[in-house]
Formats: sequence, C-alpha cells, structure tokens
Amino acid sequence: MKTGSARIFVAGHRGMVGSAIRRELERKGYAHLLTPSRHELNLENQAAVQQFFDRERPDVVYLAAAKVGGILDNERHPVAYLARNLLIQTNVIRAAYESGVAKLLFLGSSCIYPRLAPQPMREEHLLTGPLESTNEAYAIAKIAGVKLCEAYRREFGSCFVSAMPTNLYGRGDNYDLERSHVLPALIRKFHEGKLADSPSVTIWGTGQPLREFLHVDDLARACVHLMEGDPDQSIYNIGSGEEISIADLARLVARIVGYEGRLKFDLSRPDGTPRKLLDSSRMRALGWKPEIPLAEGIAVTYRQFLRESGALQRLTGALG
Ligand code: GFB
Repeated sequence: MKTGSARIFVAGHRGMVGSAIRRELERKGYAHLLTPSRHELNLENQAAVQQFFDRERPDVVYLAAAKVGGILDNERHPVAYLARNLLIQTNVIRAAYESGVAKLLFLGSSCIYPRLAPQPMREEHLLTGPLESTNEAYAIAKIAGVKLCEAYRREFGSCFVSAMPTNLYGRGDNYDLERSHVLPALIRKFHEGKLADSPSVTIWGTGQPLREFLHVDDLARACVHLMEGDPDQSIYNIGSGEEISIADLARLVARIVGYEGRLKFDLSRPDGTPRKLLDSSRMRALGWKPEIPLAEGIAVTYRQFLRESGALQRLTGALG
C-alpha cells in the first residue's frame, strides 16, 4: 500500500498517544487520515462504530482510544477502566475485521504483565502470575484486547497486532493531579511549588518504585514503523530500556523546573508495582530505537506545559 493512498483511522486522535501518532503520520506524508470527533463517533456505541467502518472503509487502524490515568484514578474507578475500555476496544477490533481492515495496531500497557514478573519483562511473561492490584481492572481490559487481536490473527489470519508501551509522557498529557500519571504530576507540583516558594513538595509513596519512561513521540515512531512492516508477532514491547526510581525522577524534574525546596514522601499513598522494565528487543530488532533522552524530553514537555497552562490562565482571566 502506498504511503499517500492508505486510509488510516486513528482512534483516540485527541489523546496524548493518538495525537502523537497522528503527527507522525502527517510528518511521513499520509494524506488520508480519518479522525472523527467524539460527537461524530462514540466508540462505546457498537452500531455507530460498525456504521463508521462500513462507510469510511479504513485500510489501517491505530487503536489508541482508551480510558487512561494514573495510579490513584485506576484504584478509584475500576468500573470505568474495565467496562469502557472493553467496550471501545471490542467495538473497534470487531468492526475492523468485519469491514476488511488490512492492519490494526492495538495500544496496550506494560501493566498487563504480572506484578512480580522477571525483569526486564518479555512478551512471553503475559499471564504467568497475578497482576498489580492498583491497576488490575485496566490491565484485564488491555489483556482482553491483546487476546482478541491474537484470536483474529489465529482464526482468520488478520494482521492485528498489539504494542505494549512502558510509562509514557510528553505533549498533550493530563496535568490533573487526581487523575494524572507521575511525570505530569511532578512537573505541575514543582512548577507550582516554585511559583509559591513552597518549602517542600509532596511525592506519593516511598519514592522507591522503579519506572521506565518513554517520550510519546518515540512511541509514535515505533507504532508507525510497526504498521509499515509486516509484524509477525502478536505483542511488541516498546520502552526506552532505562529505569529510574520515583525519588530520582522527582529530583530530575525539580532540577529542570528550577525548584529548590525539599521533597516530602506521603507514605499513605500507594507505590504500585515495585518495578516495571520492558525488554524491547523484539521491537528493536525491527530497526526502531528511542531517540529522546529523558532529561531532554522532560525539558521540552515542561516548556509545552508552560505554553499550555499560560494560554489557559489567560483564557480564564479573559472570561473571569
Ligand atoms: O504514573 P503512576 O500514576 O502509575 O505512578 P503506575 C507511578 C509511581 O509514581 C507510583 C508515584 O509509585 C506513584 O505512587 N508517584 C509519586 C505519583 N508522586 C505521584 C503523583 O503526584 N502522582 C502520581 N500519579 N504518582 C499506572 C497504571 O501505574 O501506569 C496504569 O495505573 C498504566 O494502569 C500506567 O499502566 C502506565 O506506573 O504505578
């Protein structure tokens, strides 16, 4: 299929991952992107999704639409994480098959692997042990999506593949402190701490868990690279290969933001899984590698946060 002629549906194109995939596709010259708004297409409505596929006939689908959030929101709202994700992904994957989509990429998450999986975690470790409780609902929905793609591949030979990204950050992230992941939360907390000249900033948990972070633009390059090839495996882990403790991450973000006060650790908040490092050698063997070092990615993301929050403040001022 030629670059310019493929009809590509990016489900979730307004989210952090979907918008990065959309930018990467546009950069590479794909001209026929299907990006209906939420009002035009409710992905939780099975009939509407099938009608959309019947009408638009995409050739390729990037399934990046999902209910996502950080450790606290996952813990508080398991129903939304399980039910909404099951609905969205099942509707899109089934309709894709029914309408003859050639290739589909389903976006999962490294939390599908067992809480105490051997590190670094390989694709084969799926379903070899109990899940982390804070995000079990989300992980089970994502595992169902992976298995549905695998089933279509096995039963009907569909090229339906799953990408398993590590913890992501970058442009378009969610900075709501109750719902966000750790990296945007730290950017916001240190920025506000600096403005208010606060003596300390509070970090959730012990600071000891280890996480691997990948800039969303590196993920988007991996996803498009995967779909441009002929992936013959069901799952591809996508990570940076470098891990950092939450305490060290906090120090790094504080330095980049320019916050000079102390860190306080709130032990009443959950740590979540102790370690979550992906073995991404399967993806790297296809010729992809991450290009954005963590400190550089955070610095760029902080500047984007400043621009976005500045615009928001000006808008609020003008309205108020
Ligand atoms: O990014 P995060 O919310 O998700 O938290 P997970 C990572 C670690 O950072 C945890 C700590 O140990 C948190 O306790 N942390 C410290 C903070 N301060 C903060 C803070 O202010 N906000 C947040 N959010 N965390 C998620 C899953 O797990 O990872 C999802 O819940 C998904 O299902 C996602 O898989 C990638 O890495 O623990």
